[in-house]
Amino acid sequence: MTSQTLTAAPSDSSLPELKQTRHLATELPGPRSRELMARKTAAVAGGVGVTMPVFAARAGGGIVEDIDGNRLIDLGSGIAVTTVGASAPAVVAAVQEQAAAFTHTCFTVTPYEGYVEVAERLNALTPGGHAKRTALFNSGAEAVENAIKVARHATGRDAVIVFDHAYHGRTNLTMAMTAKVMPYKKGFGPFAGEVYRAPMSYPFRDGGLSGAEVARRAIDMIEKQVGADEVACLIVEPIQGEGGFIEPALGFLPALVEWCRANGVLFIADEVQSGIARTGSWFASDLEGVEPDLVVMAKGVAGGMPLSAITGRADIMDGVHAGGLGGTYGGNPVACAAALAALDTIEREDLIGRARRIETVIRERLDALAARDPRVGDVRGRGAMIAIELVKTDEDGNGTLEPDATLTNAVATYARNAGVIVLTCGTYGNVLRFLPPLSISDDLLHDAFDVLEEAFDSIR
Ligand code: PLZ
Repeated sequence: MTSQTLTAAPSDSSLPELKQTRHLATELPGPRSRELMARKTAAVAGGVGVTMPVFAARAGGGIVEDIDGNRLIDLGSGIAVTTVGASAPAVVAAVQEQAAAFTHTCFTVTPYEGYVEVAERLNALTPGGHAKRTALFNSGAEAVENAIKVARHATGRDAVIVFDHAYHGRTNLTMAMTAKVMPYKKGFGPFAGEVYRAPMSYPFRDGGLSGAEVARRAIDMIEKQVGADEVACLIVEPIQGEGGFIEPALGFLPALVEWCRANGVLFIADEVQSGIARTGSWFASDLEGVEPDLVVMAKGVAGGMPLSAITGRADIMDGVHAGGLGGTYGGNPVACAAALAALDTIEREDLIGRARRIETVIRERLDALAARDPRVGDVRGRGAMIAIELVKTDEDGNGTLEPDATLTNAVATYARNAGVIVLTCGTYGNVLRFLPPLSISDDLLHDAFDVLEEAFDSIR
């Protein structure tokens, strides 16, 4: 199936159809983008960087069209957000209708149905058949912070366990939880206390250790350096995002859950990047039947509108006093309407099936590339969350474990100049990640991976 006809066209019929082909009308960036980039530099804080100096005019299906008329293939989804597409008709219609009714009342002042319905939907979709409750917020980082608040409140304990390569956000608490210093933490301390980092499962770099063995390594560290009865919660991305699309070895997550249950520690899955159909199931936790005490969601949940959520066991969530959770904008009605439409779209168009099909297409291309190019050290990920880790070769031309960030940036730059939006990630800056919207066509995927192959062949 190609879903481009279903989700590509903006519902505003005054706009011509957004063609689902890559097209370069100018060099990149074009003249209008260059002009706007100069205004951006003069007006926007320098700390807010951009990956591509190309300004968007509209987007949908698998295409971002810029203000110079260039059409770029979208392998980034605005960092895993526009899972249903950037202008999915149902989302556009729901946003228009809700905005015309009311844009805001503040749910904690005069509530509205959309918030309740999103909570009901997430309670049903998240792993586990137990009674659940949901609270809504605006960003991933805000939801992570609230998950930690709830876990500390429920356990009466302080310590938070996070992992190597983790990314949880840019607020003060979540900076402490995020692993990488540059660019996320440098100069921004002091950081929140009672956050402890455990070793992650990283199959490509773990020298063949099993999931159970790497879980034991983490648990030993927690027990010896923190103490199990000090720990409120352990929070982990079931597939790590910014840290390099690291998929833990099978058995790692279930072993951590088991240890948490035995020690009164809450297990929190940060599914901000991996959740909501992205990996070919509703949540990445589903693969091994992991049932977190709390799930953190954002990004894909609302078709591009800012909305985040925590869904957790009813007893834990209801333990917090009224007024303990909130915020002016959390669960904004327009964002809730978008979320309901996005969730409907995922179900109606079987976008979970589409994510699996996208995995097959991308994997075939990347496995072939890895088979003939030893600089591709690892192909990993699931659904429409796939990455390659790039490494240096030895004098015999064989791949090593030494990260090659220079090559990674060169390939990304080549692809971007040719009109393919690709993102990098990884602690060592040597991972190319592919997270297209699920509304992309197979033809666009093949065109994008032709460009990537050319990039590898031309960069030696
Ligand atoms: N948890 C797992 O991936 C956001 C960050 C991009 P916010 N990842 C993209 C950047 O450079 O800031 C993320 C995530 C995981 C939490 C977050 C934080 O989500 O919505 O960006 O706050």
